[in-house]
Amino acid sequence: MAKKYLTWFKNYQKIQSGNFEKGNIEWFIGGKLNACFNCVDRHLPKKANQIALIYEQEEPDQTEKITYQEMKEKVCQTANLLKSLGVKKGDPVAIYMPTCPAAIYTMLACTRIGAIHNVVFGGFSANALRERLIDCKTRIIFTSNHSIRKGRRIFLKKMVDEAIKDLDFIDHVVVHKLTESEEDFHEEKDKWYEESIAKESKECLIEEMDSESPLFMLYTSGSTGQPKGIIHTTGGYLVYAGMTFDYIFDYRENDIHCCVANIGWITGHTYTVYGPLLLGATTVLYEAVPIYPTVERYWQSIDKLKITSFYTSPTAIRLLMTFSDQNVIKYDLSSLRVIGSVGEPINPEAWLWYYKLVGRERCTLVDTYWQTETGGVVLTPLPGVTPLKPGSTTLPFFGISPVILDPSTGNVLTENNVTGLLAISSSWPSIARTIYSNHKQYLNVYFNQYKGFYLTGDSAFRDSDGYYWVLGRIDDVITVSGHRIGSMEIESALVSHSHCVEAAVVGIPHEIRGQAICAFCVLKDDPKKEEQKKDLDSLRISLSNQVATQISRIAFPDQIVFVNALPKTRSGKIMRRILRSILIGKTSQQDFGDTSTLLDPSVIDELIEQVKLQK
Ligand code: 6R9
Repeated sequence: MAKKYLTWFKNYQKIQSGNFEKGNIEWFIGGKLNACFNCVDRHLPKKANQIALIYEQEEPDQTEKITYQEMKEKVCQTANLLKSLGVKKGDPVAIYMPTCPAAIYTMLACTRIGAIHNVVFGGFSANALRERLIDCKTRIIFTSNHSIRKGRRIFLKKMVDEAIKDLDFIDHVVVHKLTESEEDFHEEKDKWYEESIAKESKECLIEEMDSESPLFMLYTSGSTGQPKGIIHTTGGYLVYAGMTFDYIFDYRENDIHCCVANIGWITGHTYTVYGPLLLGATTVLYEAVPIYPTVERYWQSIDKLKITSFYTSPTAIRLLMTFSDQNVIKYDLSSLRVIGSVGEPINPEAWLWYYKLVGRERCTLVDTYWQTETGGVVLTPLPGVTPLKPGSTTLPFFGISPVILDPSTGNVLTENNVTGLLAISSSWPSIARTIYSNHKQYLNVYFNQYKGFYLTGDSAFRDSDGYYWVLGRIDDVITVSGHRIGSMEIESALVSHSHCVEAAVVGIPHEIRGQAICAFCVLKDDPKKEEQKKDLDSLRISLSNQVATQISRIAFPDQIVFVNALPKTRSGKIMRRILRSILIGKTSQQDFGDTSTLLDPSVIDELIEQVKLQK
């Protein structure tokens, strides 16, 4: 497969080495290759004039098409710009841009010269960006003057200025002009992207990289307050990206693939950029929300662009289901062959709606389970091969050996009809190799808890046919609209507010977004005082805004409950599962499981009362 999907400058000598105990996984050892060459240059002899990128912007008439030849020239110019700004092999480069061609050119330009791209989701706040820049000490950041969401501008460049205030290691900010506007330009550091690349050559030498050289880093939430910089390497990640894209989306020449995920997430990396471009496909860059300007936006694009594979999230499906079926039925969706779902469990009702209304009971619906850390899909049906079951991610992809572990003993549950921790028992090419500058944390989070296994952090059920049903996170990670957010990241934003001394955040089921964020806050003053009641509402708004500015609007709490104390163990750990049970209406002792380690069991009654009162 490595030879089928990639062109190597030098063959690898060994396929695989290392183990989970040591966390020293390597694949295709000794091989030399370049990601940009594999995604761009090698296609040119046959496909120079084929469309590589279709840039579908918010307004339905804003579509731009870019050929492989045009992409190659822009990528080379960007790579030469990087070099002229002093970027070298192994240097990190931050990209804080919307999903647009310039962002893709920058990602590929980094890989062409061996720099490591670090895409930061454009919906993150200045503060969240700053935290990530400090962690990886990047000298250079690419941004856009604006991004656009539902017709409104989001001032990305302003956020960058705020994020890098007093960060003396940032030397350059390269600003792509998404819209005409020249405000906030600082001559010492800032450069306009378009003007700068226009001066550069359209040819740029390719750096030969080791198979195990880092390809990119991407921050993701975990169960600590600090996001983790996940590192993927070149050979293994690319083999797996190309191969999974080919099999799971049943790729055929002239296909038009559309993954609507933003490039700030792993799904955008693997199935908007790398997977499709490795295969020389046409990939749609979708910079639009599903309900703007109308709720027909997705179906209209599929019809207009003749999309053959379409990949979205259960949240989008659940949202679109709430509108009339006529909005879907009236479009010609006969170009579709495969429709996909990713990011969170898809409930059978949403699955059936997607399958019937969009797939017209003709397309394969691939419910694909994977993570930032797995690099590519690990559990999935294969079109034309796997009998489907609504709500199940079905079976492992080639080379993946999932196991279900008993959480208390750590034993592998070998039978079917079992529920437990979802783990993987041997390495695959695109497993993350480390957490940036914290290999110890990498070992602790994924490998040390149950020796010999990669722990996903999710629980799963395996049914009598051996099919997997992923149930959700068992750690303190919340998945809202398919976005991973750590409870502790939100908690630390809340306690940075001058009125909040302590906070605990949990996710509870939400009809459309999968999970809703609920926060319990302990205030400096007694929250129950009658006269404070009116103020509490404005305090809720101010606390929520604090979360939005510290992290992102996607982490905005749905509910804030003020309490006197949080349920804590004797060792000071917050027992979030008790809070979760109370929020979903549980009131009896048995519902709370083992509470013997609780420091003060009387807090439970107060919590139940406050949740009732503050509903
Ligand atoms: C690709 C991506 C990973 C977490 C993962 C799990 C949830 C993803 C899923 C799914 C059920 C699916 N998840 N796909 N749960 N069914 N098909 O989303 O990566 O952002 O790292 O999130 O998302 O909980 O652990 P990432």
